[in-house]
Amino acid sequence: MLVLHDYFRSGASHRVRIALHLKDLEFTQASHHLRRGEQRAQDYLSLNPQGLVPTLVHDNLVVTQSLAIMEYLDETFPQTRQLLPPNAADRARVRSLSGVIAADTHPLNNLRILSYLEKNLGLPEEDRNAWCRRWLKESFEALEVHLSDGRSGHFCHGDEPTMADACLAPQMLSAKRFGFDMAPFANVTRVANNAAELGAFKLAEPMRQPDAE
Ligand SMILES: N[C@@H](CCC(=O)N[C@@H](CS)C(=O)NCC(=O)O)C(=O)O
Repeated sequence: MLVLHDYFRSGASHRVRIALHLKDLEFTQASHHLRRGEQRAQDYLSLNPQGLVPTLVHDNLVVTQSLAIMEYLDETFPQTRQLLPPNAADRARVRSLSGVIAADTHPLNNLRILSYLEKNLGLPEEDRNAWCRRWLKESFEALEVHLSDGRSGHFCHGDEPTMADACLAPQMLSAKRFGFDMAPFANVTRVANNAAELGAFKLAEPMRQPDAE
């Protein structure tokens, strides 16, 4: 049995929901309301000591960190669609694209960073949004170069959706939320639009989740 601890607006959770749907795996969801601080409740911290979502519980096994969860799902359920390609060079590229987003972009605009900028450093909303756009720009510029190297197709890597597309979709929503102009990033926008057409991506959308409000 697979239980995903998540929150509808969480980008990192959104990635894992996409992965689960792409792999056509059945799962249940346990929501933790981030704005109410439920991710820091003691019983949740015993699953995820960082107090972050997502966390996957597979029977008695607890897996944290969205990239690790997606790779775990791929290795544990190899009979369904693979999120990582079969050869090492292709896998490296998918991990690299995923890392641009999950390691170097998303952490700079997640809730705890934005709360710190607001509450500890006193930055008004306009400046917080400018901060987010600043880091989005760097990442999307790099991604646009990556996606122009001839190895992308209908999706980030070739013509099958991978873990990189699962990372990109929530980042596109963040870009929208922070008023970031995607016009200069034609390749990023193209592959993200292609992914958004897939049923798995639609099912994983924040506003379609049971805890959406
Ligand atoms: N690197 C982690 C990031 C997890 C993360 O930042 N989760 C955010 C939501 S997208 C969170 O739980 N934030 C709660 C908080 O900031 O207090 C992963 O990929 O799973």
